[in-house]
Amino acid sequence: MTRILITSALPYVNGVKHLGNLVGSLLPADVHARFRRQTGCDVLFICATDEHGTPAELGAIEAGQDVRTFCDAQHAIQADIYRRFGLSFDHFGRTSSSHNHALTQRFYRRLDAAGLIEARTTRQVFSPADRRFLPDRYVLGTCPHCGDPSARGDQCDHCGTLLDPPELIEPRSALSGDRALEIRASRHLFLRQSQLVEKIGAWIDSRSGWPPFVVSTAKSWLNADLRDRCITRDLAWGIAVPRAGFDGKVFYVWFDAPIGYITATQEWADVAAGRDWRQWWWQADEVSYIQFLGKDNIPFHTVSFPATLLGSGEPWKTADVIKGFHWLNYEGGKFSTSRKRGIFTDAALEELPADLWRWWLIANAPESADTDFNVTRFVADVNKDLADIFGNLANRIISFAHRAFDGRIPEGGAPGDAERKLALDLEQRITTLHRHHIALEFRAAAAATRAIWDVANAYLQHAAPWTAIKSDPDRAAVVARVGLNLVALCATLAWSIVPSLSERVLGAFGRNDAVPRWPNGPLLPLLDDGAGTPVASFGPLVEKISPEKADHLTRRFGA
Ligand code: B3M
Ligand code: ZN
Repeated sequence: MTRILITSALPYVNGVKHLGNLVGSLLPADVHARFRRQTGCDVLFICATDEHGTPAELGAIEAGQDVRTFCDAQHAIQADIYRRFGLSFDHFGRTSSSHNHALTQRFYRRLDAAGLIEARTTRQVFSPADRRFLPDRYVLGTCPHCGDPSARGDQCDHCGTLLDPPELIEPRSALSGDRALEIRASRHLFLRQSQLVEKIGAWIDSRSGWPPFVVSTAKSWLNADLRDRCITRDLAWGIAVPRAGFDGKVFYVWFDAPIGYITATQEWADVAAGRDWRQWWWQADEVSYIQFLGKDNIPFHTVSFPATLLGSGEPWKTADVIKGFHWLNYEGGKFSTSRKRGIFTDAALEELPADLWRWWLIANAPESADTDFNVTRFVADVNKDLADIFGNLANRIISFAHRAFDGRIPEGGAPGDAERKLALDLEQRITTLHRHHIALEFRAAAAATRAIWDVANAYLQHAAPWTAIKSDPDRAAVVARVGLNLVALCATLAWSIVPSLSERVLGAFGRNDAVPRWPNGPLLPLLDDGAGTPVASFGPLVEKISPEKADHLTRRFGA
């Protein structure tokens, strides 16, 4: 059995994520995990909250909680939202776990033993009033480039320039407002990535199937003189640095976060007997490992994390494919957590069922360029694809079966030319859909899924069992039988994208398998199957979004 390891970038613990975060890693990872399970692979789908670093510390300060309490609560909130979005993680862990502390320190020791760690004296901003060093993001001031008064020490959000805290004009502490900031010396550890350029370059070259922009981003980082990376911080919250003279310092969040992929797998293995995390991560050459992430995370996954893994000199599993995504923009501008601009995942679920969002986001995934979320388009697409095409298909034939055949898949008659043609056409289309899924082409997979729904609708429209029933009941029975099986097939093929809708359709046929199997082999027998099976009728599969609701969405989420 093919083993597929799938990870999604780990969402920062601080606060609920927006739809851009969802479509940039979590959702496509889920769709792929589901698809692979359908085709019989042994899948492990791992994610976690990323709980260290300034984002968590700042979030806790804002919430007036200690960091651990804050992380506990926020992890639970995010886990619940992802469950309601149908994200089928095998484990949703936490980078603050004891496993992650232990393994991060272990990696550090291995890298140190390999001569890849160097202590250096750096200059950091210190606040006497706060009695601590301030991380870059905790320093506020005026941007030297555009004059914006609320620039952060790492970056000016207004003009987008990356900054160093000493560049800010009139710097002050984000915590206390302290303006008497000093620059003080502080010892830090550097991972000597410069020693690993060749190794990482060869590793990237050994991989295939990455989107071209991921390869080019990786290479430009690698070739633009790969700088040694400071992997420690003057922070209290995080993983302690096990080295003399480094009391009170922790590892940089980007050093420990990707290690969280491994340690969340260790957490997964702790939950039940017979699970072995090593099968997935240690000398696991036969495992195929796919990472899903947004484009801002590419350097960390193509260069920094590989530096940790390869630098250890141990046989850790590294990514085979890195599937990066561009941004989903919101009505022409950026989604922004700090400015609360855009649609957040909790609000999205308050308004509409998860599958409507899932469908649109996958059908419009920002794979090769940024794409724009727009309420009007969203409503039109969802109404058409899910209500008019998929929903109507199911409702029409199932209600016909109730009118004409006692709510069962009818027997009688035999498939003819139209059915043979249909089966051949669908076999090819299913092969195409399969290929898109394997190639991680999400938009194309959604389009191919929809095209299959169209073919099913066209067949029924043309074969019109509701007319045939008057003159040729056997013919009507064949078409109804094929039509009903077709609906179940359409649901099966769409399950990875819209699992709840599919399960509702399949449930009507009494099929409640946790994972509906991908169709294999000749299709005609499958379409001619199941005579006598009762099919429950249900109301509209998808409620159309009304013009009033659309107005409400525009008002609530409008730009
Ligand atoms: N938490 C950044 C982000 O959500 C970061 C990803 C970590 S992946 C190891 O964009
Ligand atoms: Zn600026």
